[in-house]
Amino acid sequence: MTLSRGKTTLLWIFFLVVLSLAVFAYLDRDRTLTWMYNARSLKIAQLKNQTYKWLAVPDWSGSRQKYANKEPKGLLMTDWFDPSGRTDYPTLTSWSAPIIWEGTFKKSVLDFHYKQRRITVGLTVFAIGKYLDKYLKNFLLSAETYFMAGHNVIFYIMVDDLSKLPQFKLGPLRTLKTFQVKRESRWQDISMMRMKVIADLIESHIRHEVDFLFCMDVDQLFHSEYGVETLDESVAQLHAWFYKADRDSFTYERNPDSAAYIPYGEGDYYYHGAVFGGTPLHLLNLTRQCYETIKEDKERGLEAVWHDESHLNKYFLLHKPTKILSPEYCWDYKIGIPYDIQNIKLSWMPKEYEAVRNNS
Ligand code: 5GW
Ligand code: MN
Repeated sequence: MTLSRGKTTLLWIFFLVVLSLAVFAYLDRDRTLTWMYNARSLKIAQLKNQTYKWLAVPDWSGSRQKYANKEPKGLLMTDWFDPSGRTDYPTLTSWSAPIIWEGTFKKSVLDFHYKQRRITVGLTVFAIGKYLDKYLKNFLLSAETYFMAGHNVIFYIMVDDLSKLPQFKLGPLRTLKTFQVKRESRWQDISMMRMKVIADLIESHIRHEVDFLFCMDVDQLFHSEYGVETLDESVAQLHAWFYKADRDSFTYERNPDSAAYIPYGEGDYYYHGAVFGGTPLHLLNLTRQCYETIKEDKERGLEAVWHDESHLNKYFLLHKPTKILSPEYCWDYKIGIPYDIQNIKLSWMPKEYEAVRNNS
């Protein structure tokens, strides 16, 4: 028996539908990730809208916006992020931001992507008083080798004495810009005034020059590649001493009168004040906000328990980071090297408090 032409066409359509379903199912075999990615994109889109609402930047149009403040175009989270690469510690937050551990990212995919876009990454660092003599040179030498190797970098160095700047040769992709800042007399103020100085510098220089920015303490050393896997809209660092701790043992500010107050039972992670990053626009918001809350406390005669770090933790509780870095990105060797710390990219330098804190 032969089929009529109509039935043959129907059979063909049926066959094509089944085939395309099979192809779709194959391509979407990683469906959980696709869902996570979609959820993340949505949330991050909301976060970005908020950013624009919070900020009253009169004119952002002169800024370097070609690339910044956008999801990497043409690159899905599933192309570079593999949360199953590590099973010993969570690799996604409850708001679907990735937590970057060694083994969870495809470096070559990311390097190729960002290289094609010729991004520039900024790094601010303060070296005031004895910190200038003791830490700046080694920090910069190690950053020169390991920080965003192969990509354009601008170091923004804030010092109180330009004549004491270390001399060394920079690689071809690196630029150094130095700024003189006033030396605060109290050490707590040196640490906290960084927020204001960074905010002003983002407005005057950084936003025109870089796509992404990191702000770091100077008393640290890079040990291996600290690469583009760390870049995102807003990036927070898990504190080495607290990444496994219970939230009620976090050293958040617990005084309800402080603007940095976080009650017991609340909080996501304890973030380290020594490293934070993001796009210039986001970091302008972050640094301004932290400076405002620090000032609010000062006006009431208060100072949060861990100074700027307490205010940063409050900020990230209210404005969730879009990417989190594992403690491999800021380790303290005093803890030892547990099995889950596989590749240390940056570490704290030992501190002789008497030697450096007496700034007089
Ligand atoms: C000095 C004494 C006590 C606290 C801070 C300072 C200090 C900090 C200083 O005299 N000069 C200086 O440049 N700083 C900057 O603030 C450095 O970039 C330093 O890394 C950052 C934070 O201060 P730290 O590293 O002493 O803070 P913790 O939380 O790492 O101990
Ligand atoms: Mn430090």
